[in-house]
Amino acid sequence: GRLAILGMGYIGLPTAVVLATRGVEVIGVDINPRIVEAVSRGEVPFVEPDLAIAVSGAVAMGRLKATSETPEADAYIIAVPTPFNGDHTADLSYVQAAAEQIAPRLRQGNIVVLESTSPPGTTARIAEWIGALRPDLKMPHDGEPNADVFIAHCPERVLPGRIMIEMITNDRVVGGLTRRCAERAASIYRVFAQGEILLTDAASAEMAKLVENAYRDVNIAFANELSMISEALHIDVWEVIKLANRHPRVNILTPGPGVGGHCIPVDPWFIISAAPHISPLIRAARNVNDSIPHHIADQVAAKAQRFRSPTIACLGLTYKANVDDIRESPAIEVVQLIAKALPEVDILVCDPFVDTVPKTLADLANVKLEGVHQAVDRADIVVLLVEHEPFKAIRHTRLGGKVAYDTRGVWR
Ligand code: SAJ
Repeated sequence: GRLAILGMGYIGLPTAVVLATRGVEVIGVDINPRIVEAVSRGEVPFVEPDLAIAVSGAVAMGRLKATSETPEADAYIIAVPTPFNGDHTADLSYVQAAAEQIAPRLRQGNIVVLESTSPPGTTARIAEWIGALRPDLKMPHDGEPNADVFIAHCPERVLPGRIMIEMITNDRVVGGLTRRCAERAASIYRVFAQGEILLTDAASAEMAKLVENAYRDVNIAFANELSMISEALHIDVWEVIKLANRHPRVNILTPGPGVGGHCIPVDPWFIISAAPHISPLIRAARNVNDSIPHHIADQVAAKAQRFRSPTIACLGLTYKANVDDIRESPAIEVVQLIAKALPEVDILVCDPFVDTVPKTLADLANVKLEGVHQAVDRADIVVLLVEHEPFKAIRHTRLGGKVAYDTRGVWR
C-alpha cells in the first residue's frame, strides 16, 4: 500500500525512511518547501546518526518521495509539531490543518494515525474535524464500531540521538478510537517495529505518552533540587546520587543546567492544563527545572566578582549532548542570563554542533562564538553546559588556574 506522512521533521522523516526501507511506498509531506526540496534530493535537514544514509538510499531507490501536497494514500501518519501557546495549553493548529488536508482524500478503509504528542482528547477531535468535512463517511467512536475509516494515536517515543535504533526496538503504544482502529493502525507498525505493540484506547495512549515525559521531568527536577541542596551543604551531589543509585530500588537521573528540547519542558504542561488544580507535583517539577538556568547564572556571576575584568567561556549551546538542536536549550538561557547580568564581561561560547551565533544570542554584544581551545585558554571562568564528547576530553592542565563550573558532572 501507499502511505503518506504529514510532517518531515525529527519523527516524520525517520518513520518515513524506516517504512520505505521495508518496501512501503512512502510520500513525505511538508508545508516547508525547503524541507521538501532537501528530502527530494535525498538530504536530511538536521543531524541524526544513521538517518542521512538511510534517506539518500530510500530516495535513490524511488521508495521515498517528498511533496507539499497531501496525496491520496491508504494510510496517513500525522507527525507535525504540537507546540504550546503562551498559557501553556497545546497549539493544535498544525494537527487540525493536517487532518483537514487528509479529509478530502480519504476513502473507505483508510487509516489515520496521530503520532504528534497531544493532550487527551486530540485523537477524538481529529475524527470530529474530518467528520465535519466528510459527512459521507462514518467516523469511528464508542457507539460506532463499523466505521468507514480508522483513526488512532501511536505516540512517538524515540530519543533524539538514538532515533534510528529506538524507532525499531522500542515497544509501541497504539490507542484506537475503537478496538478495530487500534488493530488496523498496529498493522503499520508491525512492518518495522521489533518491540511489542500494545493496543489500547486513544485517550490512554495520549496520556501514557505525556506521563512518560512528565515522569522524566519530575525525576530530573528531583536530581536538580538535590544538586542545589548539596551545593549549599558543601556535599558532592554526583557522589551522593551515585551511592544512592546503588540501592536496588533507587534510580535518580542526572542534574544539569536545566531541562530543554521541545518535549520534556512542554509535555507536562499538557497534563497540568488538563487538570490544573490537582497536579501540584508535576507543576513544581516544571518550576524547579525552569529555575535552574537562573541559579547557574547567579552562581557564575558570584564567581565573576573575584576578578577585575573576567572572560567567561561557556561550553555547549545545544539542549543536550551530541545533537545539533538548540530549541528550548537551557545552555542558551544560561548564556543570555550571564550576558545580561554582566554586560561588561566577554563571554565566549562554543559548541561543536553549532557554527553560527544562534539568533537568540545575536543581539548580545558581549557574546562571541569561539573555538573550544581558544575559548578555554582565554577564559578565567569556564562553564560546562553540555557534555559533548570533545568537552569531556578537556585536560585538567588546560583548566589549571581557572575557575571551572561543571553543570554536568563530567570533569570531577
Ligand atoms: N536531562 C538532564 N538529566 C538527565 C537527563 C536529561 O538534565 O538525567 C536534560 C537534557 O540535558 C535535556 C533534557 O533533559 O536538556 C531532555 O533530554 P532527554 O534526553 O531526557 O529527552 P529528549 O527531550 O531528547 O527526548 C525525550 C524522551 N523521553 C523520555 O525519555 C521519557 C524521548 O524518548 C521522547 O520520544 C522525546 O522526549 C519526545 O519527543 O517526547
